[in-house]
Formats: sequence, structure tokens, C-alpha cells
Amino acid sequence: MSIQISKLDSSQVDFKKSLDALLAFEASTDEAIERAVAGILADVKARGDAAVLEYTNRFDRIPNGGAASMAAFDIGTAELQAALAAIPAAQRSALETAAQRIRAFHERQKQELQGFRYTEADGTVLGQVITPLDRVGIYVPGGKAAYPSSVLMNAIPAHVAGVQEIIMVVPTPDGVKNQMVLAAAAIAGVTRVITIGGAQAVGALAYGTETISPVDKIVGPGNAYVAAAKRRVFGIVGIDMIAGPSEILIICDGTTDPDWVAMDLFSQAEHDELAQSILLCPDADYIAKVEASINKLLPAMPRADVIRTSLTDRGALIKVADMAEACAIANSIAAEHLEISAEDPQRWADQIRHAGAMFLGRYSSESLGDYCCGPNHVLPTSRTARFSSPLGVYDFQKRSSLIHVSEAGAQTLGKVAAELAYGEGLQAHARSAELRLK
Ligand code: HSO
Ligand code: ZN
Repeated sequence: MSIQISKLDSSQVDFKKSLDALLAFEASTDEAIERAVAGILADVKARGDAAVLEYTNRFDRIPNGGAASMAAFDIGTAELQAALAAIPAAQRSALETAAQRIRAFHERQKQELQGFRYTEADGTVLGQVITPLDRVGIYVPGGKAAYPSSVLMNAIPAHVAGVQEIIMVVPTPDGVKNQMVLAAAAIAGVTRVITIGGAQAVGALAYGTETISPVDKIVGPGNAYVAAAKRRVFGIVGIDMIAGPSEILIICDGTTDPDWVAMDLFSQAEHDELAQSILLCPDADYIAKVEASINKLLPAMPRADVIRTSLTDRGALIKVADMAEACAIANSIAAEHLEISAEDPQRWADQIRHAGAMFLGRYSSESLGDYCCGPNHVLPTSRTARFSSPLGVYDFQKRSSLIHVSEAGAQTLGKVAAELAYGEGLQAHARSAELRLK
């Protein structure tokens, strides 16, 4: 049965409406989930470890009647190292290569993020000081969506930023631990791994418990409960973002093997039924070839059902007038991942302003970026690339302003400040500035 993927043409009168309908995605806020999460968070805040232990035993179906204490969920360094030694050598080597490349990229990023200070003529010094966060929590989903690559992508930038304590939480449904996830934690410089998850883990990280010190920021993807919990604790701690389903947008000039393009579309579609894969191309014959490749390649994919649903519900093959129009449409979509599979990709990349990550040229498959190119795979989704950026070292740092006014500076600035303070009716401010005037 051939796949029913939407085919749009930018010359159609209702194209814009069709495109908007295709892109529309609202993270549903489910009232029942909101209520459940609010209850769990309040309970963890009030009862600490006892609550976390109960929820974990129940929700994760911890065997043998559940764990007796939180100590059972703490994975020591020895167990992390054992996981690293136990995974197949090829897997370990791939993780290490990926980690080394991710580290190298983020080290570069750190160099770009230096503070500054300068001295004015009267001796006043002004500046900006950059400091890492003290403690960070990394949420790693359990079960099928437990991605070792995401452990690397979240933990390495934190480590490079200089975060002293990186606490990873990962649920273990039925008590089963994912060895590759533990191995990745060992490689990435995670300080402590606790096998708890869900809203209770987010609560434990945010409020702290008897055995877990509160963190300053929580990063990492999770299910609807985790997302709701992160939203609720925001303000007490920082959070990274609320990630939506994966997206890939491919601009192709028709010169790439259509099988490659079809498989790249699958690569994001296989993440999730709600993932979005779109092709923009000026060549109608080529689009037909990609569609033929999709139908040819799909049946052999182990996750064919997920891919089919994703492509049918949210995918599209779009005929555009030319490459310049493709770029304009890509800017309005602001996709998480944008592949520019074309002869002269840089020419078109120069026209792109909104994309989480750009993959230039036919050899840059998005999957390489997901694992091992070096740049982060935690990227803004659902059009948020208009105003936000990939996860990076800067997410684990903060800035403080530095002000060292000289005696001479206090004379000139004091008059300005006092004038403004009187204007605002704030006497103490004005007097505080004036006391320093000679
Ligand atoms: N493409 C995902 C990241 C990932 N892919 C992890 C494979 N593993 C982010 O959109
Ligand atoms: Zn992926």
C-alpha cells in the first residue's frame, strides 16, 4: 500500500493556509496530567525521599516489592565503570569518539564565551563575569526513548562549562537499567546517577530531599509528565526548554540520490508519530522520485508503522518555484533541522536565518549530527528557532555584571543618578549617590 503523504505546491492559491495547517502543533496541556503532576510535586516537597521512593516503586514497577530506601537507586561510580566495561567494544569506541568530538566543539564554544572588562578615562572599571552553574540535573527518559547520545549532548556542555555537580536521573521501568546509557554517563563526566524518573525526579532535583541536594537547573527531554513538572518548577530552578517532536526540513535542488533524501525524511519520522519531515524542491519530477523511494524503502524499516503515521499525518513533499523561495519558506518554518542538499549549499545557507541546525551538502545527513559531528543535537523545535538556540555551554553558565566606580567616577555618575532618583521619588537612592560627592 503506497503512502498517503501530503503534496503541496507553492503556486496553489491556498498554499499558505495548507502550510499553516501542516505546521500547527500545540503541545496539549492535559488537565489530568497537570493535576497529577501538581500533586506529586507537592508531595515530594513535603515528604522528600519517602515520597520519591513510593512513586518510583509504584510507577516504575520496581521488582521484589520495590526498593526499601533511596540508596537502592543510587548508582555508584563502580557500577558506571562496570557498564562501560560491559558494553561491546565497538559501541564503547563509538561513544568515546562521539564524546570527544562533542567535547571539542563545545570547548570552542566556551572560548567564544569569555567575560570582558574595560576601564573608563576616570578609572571606573566595568565588566561582565561568567561563572558556571554549581549543580545541574539532567533528565534522561527511560524505556525506548533512552538515548545514550542525549546523555552525551546534555552532560558534556555542562562539564565543559565547569559545572561541579552533574546529577543524572533516569527511570528504570521494571528495574531494568540501560547499560549504554550508564556507559555514556561515565564517559560524559556525570557526577552521580540516580535511577528515578517522572515528575517525582523533577521535584526531587528542584526542591531537594534528604539524600539529593537541590540543583540550579534541570535539562533534558521527557514525557508529558516530565514536561509539565519542568514547567511548574521553573523559577525555583532554571530549565532548558520544553522540547516538541523532532523535525527535519530538507531543501533539495534535485541533484541528490532520492533514496538518500527519503531515508533522511525517515530518520526523524522514526522518532515519533508526531515528528515532522518535509521536503522542499523546485523539481516536480524529482519529488516523484523521492515519493517512489519512500514507498520502496518503507516496508523494510523496523519502525515502518511509526514512520508511516508520521509522514501521513505531518509530512509533506512541497514543490516550490525555485531555491530562493525554498529558503524563504524554510525561514517561516524555522525547523529544528534543515538539510540543504544542493550543489552550492553555502549560497542557500546564506539566505537562512531561522533553523536549529543547518546541514549543508548531500553528505551532511542529519543523523551524523544526531550522534557525532560535534554540535549539539538538543535543538529548538516547533518554530522556536526564531528566538532560541541549540543547547550549549552558555546554558550552563550565567553572567554577573562587575562595577568598580572610581572616586572621580562617583562625582559625575552621582549627579546623574541623583537627578534620576529624585525624578522617581526615591530619596534614599539620591542621597546614597550624593553622599559620595565631594
Ligand atoms: N534527532 C533527535 C536526537 C536523536 N536522534 C537522538 C537519535 N538519537 C533530536 O531531534
Ligand atoms: Zn534523531
